[in-house]
Amino acid sequence: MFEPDIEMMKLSEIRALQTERFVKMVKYAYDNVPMYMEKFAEAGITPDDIKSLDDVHKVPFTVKDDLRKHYPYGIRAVPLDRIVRLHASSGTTGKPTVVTYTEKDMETWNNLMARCYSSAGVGSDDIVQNCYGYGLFTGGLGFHYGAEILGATVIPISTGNTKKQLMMLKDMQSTVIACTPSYALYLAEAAEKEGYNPKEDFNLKVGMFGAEPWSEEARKRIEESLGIKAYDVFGMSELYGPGVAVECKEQNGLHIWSDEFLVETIDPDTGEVLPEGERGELVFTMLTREAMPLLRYRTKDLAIINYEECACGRAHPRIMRIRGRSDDMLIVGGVNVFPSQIEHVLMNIKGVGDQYLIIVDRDILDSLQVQVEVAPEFFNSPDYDQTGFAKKLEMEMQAVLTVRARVEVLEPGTLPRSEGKAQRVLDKRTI
Ligand code: DLL
Repeated sequence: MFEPDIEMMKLSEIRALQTERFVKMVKYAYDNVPMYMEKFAEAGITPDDIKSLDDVHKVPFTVKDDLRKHYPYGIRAVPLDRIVRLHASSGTTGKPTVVTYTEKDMETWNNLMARCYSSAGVGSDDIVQNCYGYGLFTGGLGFHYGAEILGATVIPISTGNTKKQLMMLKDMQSTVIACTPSYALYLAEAAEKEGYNPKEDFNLKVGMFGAEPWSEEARKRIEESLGIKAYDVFGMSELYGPGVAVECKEQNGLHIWSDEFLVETIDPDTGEVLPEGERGELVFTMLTREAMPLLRYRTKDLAIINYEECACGRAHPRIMRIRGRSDDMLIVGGVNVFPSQIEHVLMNIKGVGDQYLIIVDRDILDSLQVQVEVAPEFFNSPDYDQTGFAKKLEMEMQAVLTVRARVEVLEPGTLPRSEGKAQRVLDKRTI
């Protein structure tokens, strides 16, 4: 463990620390960020009304739009000369949202990342091939400095150039790969095409995957094809970046580093706090952030939080796999469909490849279309029958989704591959 004293805290100790930090943070945000002073005035409260975690529901939410409104320098509690770094997330429309860090914020973030690595068993003797994008995206530098703090060797190769990635995996004998899970699937596929045998030619042991939702089935495929243990890492730029939560050796939920983050689950429609164990939108309060404090930040990510102590000994609550975001839920003929449900069904069927694309098209009365690649071995086998396979997939999907999806089965290698976050949905209604 990187910080055993913190990582092994009992839930009661975590709660006590959270209470102390939360009360302090509310006052800090109110005193230093004009937006919070306004929000509190609107809600008719002052920091004096917030005495314990039980008062959390009195604090107004913060949403992504609040950050956009405060473009370019965001919600800032310190003068610019104390900002040592900024990152930005590319908005799909308009200006990006900018996030800022003080020196102490950087130290906190780097330590959180080092904890994540060590939770997956990565240590100073490891060689980390970091294929997350370096730049405004938090993935590259987040995974970079976390590994350095740990004393590991970092290969800052960034995204893309798949042939070079494969060459480095072999020549440098990298033991850890950090990238999006969709890129890991692509790398495994490309390795085979380029004549590598990942289990023999590479020396990989661990993968640190995140930045997009992925299924348990995708994990199995990645672990089998690369011969590694695949760990899930969660984060978002507004909350430093990657490193908010990570799986431990149990691979049964992602521990939220709760000395730094207070999490709640709310009903995304009403904003009501949900009882423990119910699936809802994750809401985070950062407990020590200096440059850009965020109180009750609505993430739109949907998940269940598990408060039971884990077999690894850590009591930091766990996010059970993120199901997707409230804003990528598709409503098809009045039925809610999560792309992750489709992935779950597809990846469980033998013969289905790693790539798929969900298309919603207004011209066909909002019906759903799914393009799926066939796995190369199956495609080349005498049992493969394109029409029959498409019918089979349609039936399996209808049983789970309760809406009909037209399935188009494609040859291996047809759909575009991604080097970063995969685009799995094409909603033509919004174009
Ligand atoms: O994706 C930070 C990150 C980089 C996390 C590398 C992990 C690894 P953003 O670009 O701001 O930040 O996107 C944040 O990505 O709200 C989730 O919807 C999604 N996301 C991130 N990690 C996971 C994960 C980075 N492990 C948004 N599982 C979040 C599911 C994830 N979704």
